[in-house]
Amino acid sequence: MLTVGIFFVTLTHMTTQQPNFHPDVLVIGAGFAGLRAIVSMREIGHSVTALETGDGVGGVWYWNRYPGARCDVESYDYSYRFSEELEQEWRWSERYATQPEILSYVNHVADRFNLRDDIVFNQTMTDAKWNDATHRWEVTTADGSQFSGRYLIMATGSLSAAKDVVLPGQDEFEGKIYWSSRWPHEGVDLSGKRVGIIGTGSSGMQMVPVIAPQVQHLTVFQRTPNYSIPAPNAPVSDEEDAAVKATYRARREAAKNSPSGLNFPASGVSALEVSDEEREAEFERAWARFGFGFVLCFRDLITDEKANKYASDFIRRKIGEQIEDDEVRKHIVPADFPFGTKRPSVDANYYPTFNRDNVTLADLRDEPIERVTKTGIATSAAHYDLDVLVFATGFDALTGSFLKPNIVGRNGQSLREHWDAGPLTYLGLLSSGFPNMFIIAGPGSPSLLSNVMISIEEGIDWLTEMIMFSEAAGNSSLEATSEAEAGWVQHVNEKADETLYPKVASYYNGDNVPGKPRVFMPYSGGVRGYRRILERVSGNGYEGIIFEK
Ligand code: NA7
Repeated sequence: MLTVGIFFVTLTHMTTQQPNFHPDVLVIGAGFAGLRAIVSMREIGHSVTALETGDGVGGVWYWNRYPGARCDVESYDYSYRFSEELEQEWRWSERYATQPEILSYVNHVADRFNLRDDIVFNQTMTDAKWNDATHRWEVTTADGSQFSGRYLIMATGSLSAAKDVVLPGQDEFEGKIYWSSRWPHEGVDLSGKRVGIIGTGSSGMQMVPVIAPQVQHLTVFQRTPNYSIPAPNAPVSDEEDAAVKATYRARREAAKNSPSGLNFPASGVSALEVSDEEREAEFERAWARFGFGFVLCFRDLITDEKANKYASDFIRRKIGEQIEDDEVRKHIVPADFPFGTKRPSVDANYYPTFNRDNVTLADLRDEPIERVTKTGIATSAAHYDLDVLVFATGFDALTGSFLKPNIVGRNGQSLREHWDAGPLTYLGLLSSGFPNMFIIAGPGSPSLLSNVMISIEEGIDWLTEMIMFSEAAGNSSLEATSEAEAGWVQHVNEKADETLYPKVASYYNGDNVPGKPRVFMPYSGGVRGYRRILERVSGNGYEGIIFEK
C-alpha cells in the first residue's frame, strides 16, 4: 500500500508537490552527495526522488551544529564544481567555512537548482530489496511508506552514523546530555554550567576552545591524545575571492591531480633526503600555512616510519610549546603512534585552552570512567561534578550508514551478510550481488583520505556515464562481478600495505567500534590514481561489470 499526500515544508522553500514514489532513481540522503546525484540524474533525463531523514538538506552539515563546527578543507575546494555559475556567484567569507556558512551554501544550491522538488524530507529508509523480476529496488521507510526505483544511490555518508556510546549509569544522570553529531538546532546555553566533554577528535577539538570561555568549568575527558595542526584560517578579501574565481578551473584541475584533492601540490621530496635545517624549515612552512595539508609537505610521511618520526616529533614539540602546565603537557602530547595514521585534527586555539583556570584535562588512560552518576562522572581517580555531558565520540565510519538499513540484493543476500568480514566493493562504487545499487564516497573509494567532494563528484559523474552506456545498449541492470570485487579489495589492501595506516588503531581500520571487523577501508592510492583506474575501467567497456537486458 502506498502512503500518499505527504506535504513537505522547509525553512527556505515550501512545496506541496506530491512525491514521485516510483521514479527511475531513488537517492538516499540529501547531503552533498545526494544533491549532486539529483542534479546528475536529472541531466540524463531520469526522474529522481531523494529520501532524507532530516527536515532540511546538508547531511552532516545539517546535523553537526555543535559550537565551533567547521570544515578543515578550504571552502573553495570543499564545494561543488559542477556549475561554473554557482562557483562564481557564491562568496565564501573565510578560508575554512563554519558549519552555518556551509549549511547556507547547501541550502543555496538546493534552492538555485530547485532540488527540493525531488526530495522527501523526514523519511528514513529502513529496508531496500532488489526485485529480480522487475529489476527495481523496493524501498520501505520508517513510517511504512513504499518507494521503488530502477537505481538505488546510497548517498548516506561515511561519517554520518554516530557511534553508540552508552556508559554505565548514564540514565541516572540528572543533568543534560548532548551529542556533537545531533546538536539541538535551537542551540544550547552553556553559560555558567559545569560541562564535561568526552572525545578529543576533530569535533571535540573544535568545540573545546569555543565553549571554554562560556562555561563555568570544562572537563575534557581524553582517551587517545591526537595530533592537530593549526588551521591557517582568515577572512577572504574581495581581492582573494576575485583571484580564485578568475582561475577556478585551474584550481579544480590542480586539486583533482593532487593526491588528496586539496589545494597543495604534492611534494616529490623525501623527508629523509634533505638536511635537518631544510626539513625543519619545510615543517615550519607547512605548520603555518598548510593545515590538514601538512601531511603532504614531504612525499613519504605516511609511508616511511623514519620520515614520519621527523614530522611526529616536530608536531609534538609544537603542541608541547602551547601548554604551560608540565603535567597537562605530559598527557596531551601524542606519544605512541605516527602522525597522520589516525585522522589528525585541524584546530583553532585548542591547546592554549588548557592554560585557562576553568579547564581540566582528565586522561582516561590513567583514570578510566567507572560510571556516570546523578551528578557527574566517576573515574577510577576522582568524581567530576557536571551539569552537562557532551559526547563527541565519533562515528561508525565508512560502513555504518550503509549497513544501518537492511539492504537485500540478489538471492536474498543482505549487504550486512555480504560485508560481514569487512566491506566488499568494486571501485568503492558497486558491490557484487547488489545490481543497480551505487555507493557514494564509501569504503574502497578515496573518500575520507581525500577532499571528499572530489570522491563524491567524480564518483557520480562516472556512474552517470555508466548508466547512459548501459541504457544505450538496452540493458536494465548492471552489477559488479565477484571476481572484479575481490580484485579491487585486494588492490585496496595492497595500497594500504604501502602505508603506515594499517599499523595503527583508527576508524579507517574499524578499530573505534567494538566488534567491527578490522579492515582498512578507504582507498589510499590518491584521487588522481583512483581516477585513472576509473577511466581505464570505462575505457575498457566497463570491465568487471555485467550488464543485463
Ligand atoms: P573521532 O575523530 O572518531 O573522535 C572521537 C573521539 O571520541 C576520540 O577522541 C575517541 O577516543 C573518543 N571516544 C570514542 N569512544 C569513546 C569512549 N567510549 N570513551 C572515551 N572516549 C571515546 O570523531 P569526531 O566526531 O571528533 O571526528 C570525526 C570526523 O569529522 C573527523 O575525522 C573529520 O573527518 C571530521 P579514541 O581516539 O578512540 O581513543
